[in-house]
Amino acid sequence: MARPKIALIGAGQIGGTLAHLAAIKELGDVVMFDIAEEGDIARGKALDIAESGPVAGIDVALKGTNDYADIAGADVCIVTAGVARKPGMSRDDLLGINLKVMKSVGEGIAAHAPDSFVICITNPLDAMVWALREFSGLPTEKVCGMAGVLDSARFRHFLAEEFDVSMRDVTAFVLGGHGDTMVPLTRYSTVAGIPLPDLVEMGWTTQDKLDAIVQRTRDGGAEIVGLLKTGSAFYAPATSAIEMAEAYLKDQKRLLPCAAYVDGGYGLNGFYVGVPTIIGAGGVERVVEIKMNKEEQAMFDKSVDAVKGLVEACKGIDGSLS
Ligand code: A3D
Repeated sequence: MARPKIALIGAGQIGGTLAHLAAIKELGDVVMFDIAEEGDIARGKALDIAESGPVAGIDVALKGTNDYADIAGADVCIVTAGVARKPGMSRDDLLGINLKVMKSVGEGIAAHAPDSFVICITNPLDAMVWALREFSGLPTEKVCGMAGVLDSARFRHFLAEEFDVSMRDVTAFVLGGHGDTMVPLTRYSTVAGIPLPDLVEMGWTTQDKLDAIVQRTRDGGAEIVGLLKTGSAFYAPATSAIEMAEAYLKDQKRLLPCAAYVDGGYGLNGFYVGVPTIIGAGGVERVVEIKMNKEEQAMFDKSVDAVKGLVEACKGIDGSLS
């Protein structure tokens, strides 16, 4: 059986890390696409990783390209094309530039890999995944965005540090839009099944410390941008998207939070936002609707409103988007 084919649209910081991870995990052959003018980074990175193959013991092919025809027949496309944040920029500042990029990427995928499972990472995430779906015309269950896995991973990391337990035993839920209004759900976050509010009662932490961790999670992207100064996070975002790609390629039926098309649940009709989903061979096979209390619902609604504002802004910029 032929190896799966993974197309990476954008070969920058995240794209390069995605290629390395996909190769090391032998998820499939990798094609890196980029239009960078200052250097042939797609070919350069693909060759560099391929040359690590004999030492790493990996049998996958890597190719760099600036021709969409090379992504033909891809099983998965992971989109990072666009620009990333610099200090002082919000994710929303990227809207106008990255919307144009989504148009060319959406058309490229529609023409050459219309049967692929598409994972968008480009910011502002929720609006860009919506636009990418519109421009590509692919089925909604085959186009989703990576944000929840990353935001939840950050939350899990901070919680594991606070409790001095293995990160593997910490599960966490972060829903809503990928932005300052994201909704870390403490009631649904646990250490091996023990919910965070119970851990506060048990004296493992205080409510104040937990509130600070929630805020640090919301600011997680900005914290990295502030440290790097020249770009935004890439190791954890790439690792998170690879988890989603693997769930699809291996039909794992993982329950992962991602920016998915919600039509009916959560009081939404045809809208992309971060929700728990089941990812398997069918793409986003199911949106899982969880019960929220009043406070959580209010946070979620606020987050949805923020995403709605960005989608409306996209429509204002590109008249072809309805
Ligand atoms: P960067 O290293 O700048 O890579 C982006 C690449 O896209 C560059 O190599 C560009 O040449 C390329 N590119 C630009 N336009 C096109 C085009 N039309 N077609 C093909 N390639 C193009 O950025 P990065 O890898 O650090 O980040 C990529 C995106 O991910 C940015 O928009 C970030 O804001 C976003 N991001 C999202 C998250 C989420 O959790 C959702 C986290 C971190 C970064």
